[in-house]
Amino acid sequence: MLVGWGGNNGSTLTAGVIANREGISWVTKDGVQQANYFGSLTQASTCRVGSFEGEEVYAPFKSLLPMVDPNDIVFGGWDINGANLADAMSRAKVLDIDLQNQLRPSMEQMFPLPGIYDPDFIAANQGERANNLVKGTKKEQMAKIIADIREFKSKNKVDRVVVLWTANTERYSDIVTGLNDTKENLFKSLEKGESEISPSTIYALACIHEKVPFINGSPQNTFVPGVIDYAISQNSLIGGDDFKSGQTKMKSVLVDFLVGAGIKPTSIVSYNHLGNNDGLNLSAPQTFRSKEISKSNVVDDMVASNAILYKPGEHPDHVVVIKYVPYVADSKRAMDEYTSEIFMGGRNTIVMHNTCEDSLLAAPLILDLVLVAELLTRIEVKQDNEDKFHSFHPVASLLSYLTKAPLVPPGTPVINALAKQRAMLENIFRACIGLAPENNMLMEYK
Ligand code: NAI
Ligand code: DG6
Repeated sequence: MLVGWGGNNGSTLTAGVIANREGISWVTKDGVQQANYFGSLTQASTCRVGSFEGEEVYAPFKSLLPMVDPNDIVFGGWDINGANLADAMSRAKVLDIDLQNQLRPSMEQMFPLPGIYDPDFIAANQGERANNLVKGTKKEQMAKIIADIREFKSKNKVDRVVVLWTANTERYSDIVTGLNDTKENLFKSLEKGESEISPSTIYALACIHEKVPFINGSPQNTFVPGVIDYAISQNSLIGGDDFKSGQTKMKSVLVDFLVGAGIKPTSIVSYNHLGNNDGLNLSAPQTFRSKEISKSNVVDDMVASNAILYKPGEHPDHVVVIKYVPYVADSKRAMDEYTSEIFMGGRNTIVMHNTCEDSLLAAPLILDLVLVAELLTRIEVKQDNEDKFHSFHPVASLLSYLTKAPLVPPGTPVINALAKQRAMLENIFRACIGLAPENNMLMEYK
């Protein structure tokens, strides 16, 4: 169930999964295109499982462990705009028209449930979209989301529900002692209808109540301390924040490479312009600030890893700019300039320009987040000194590869470097089937 189902990401993912399931192909100016899952770690990448007679042997990532097949997913969700999913897909202007025409009959039967709208948390420019709303107090809104999840589950006869926020970026909530700092205080505040409880926090509380995994694909601090406290007490999986789809993914590769090569990045300037509804919402200062925070802290671990290059507290200049340009719609432009100090006082400047439909980057990540989160709820571990197996910590740091600002259990290091994040996930998958962690030593050839 997607919160923001009728948005660009929600409609693109729904269309993509149906197209793959039905084996749809469509005509483009370059020829016939088949549906695929390119960009999905679970569906389109492989892992080395060994070597044989001098050749490395790779297996599909999805084949390592029994994961849900995307064909078995039933989509549902909420949106503050009532458009059916076919109209939402057409509004998004992401997919080729021949594909849209083929998908329309199945998607026009799909309608989002009413969403929780609070104009204080998203940009004022979203007001026109808000025509499909949950009514009542904040406590009643939480009860309605719980009822929606239960009804969806029983009506569709699904084994599991996973909820993922791909709705508009909200502003940050203030963290206030007595208001949202503990589970008890958060529930007291809900009872009183405190204005500082955001819609995303209400969805998260409903999911935790139902022990349904909840993933936040946007940058805001949905997971205020009281929510984390509640998730831990219920042992209900939460993960986030903010999909790591393009510019940040490159950053978490490039800066890792530079710092790892003994080169010192001193200035990183990241500019974006886009013209979709996400860009419109981010044109307000408060929502932009949420995105600026999540895009800005992504090199901290790499910088901190090299005390030869950086003095304590030293950090590259890091600037993030986002501008709304309607004409380019979902085709986001990301331009990055990395300046580094090299050997003997030299300077090196790398410039990157990336053009790509943002939703085509995000949709496969949403699929991965949902599939991996569901799988994680079925893995149990124990140390030698423990009697019983137990689940992973409910704050799912294993989803880090897919998120810009990984949510981790209190006291856990935050890893942003992409290769380390992938290795963590891959090695845990390998451990589950008795394979040693991949160490790349290739000792068998030494
Ligand atoms: P969008 O604006 O097209 O879709 C968001 C949808 O959420 C809209 O249909 C809106 O009506 C709905 N909505 C807003 N508040 C809601 C609420 N409280 N309850 C239910 N529905 C609500 O945006 P898009 O492009 O789909 O992006 C979604 C989110 O994903 C944004 O926050 C964006 O920042 C984030 N994101 C997107 C990435 C990408 O590559 N596309 C990458 C990283 C994050
Ligand atoms: C402005 O950059 C729009 C944002 O929603 C981004 O497209 C999104 O956060 C993706 O960011 P990144 O850095 O992973 O490409």
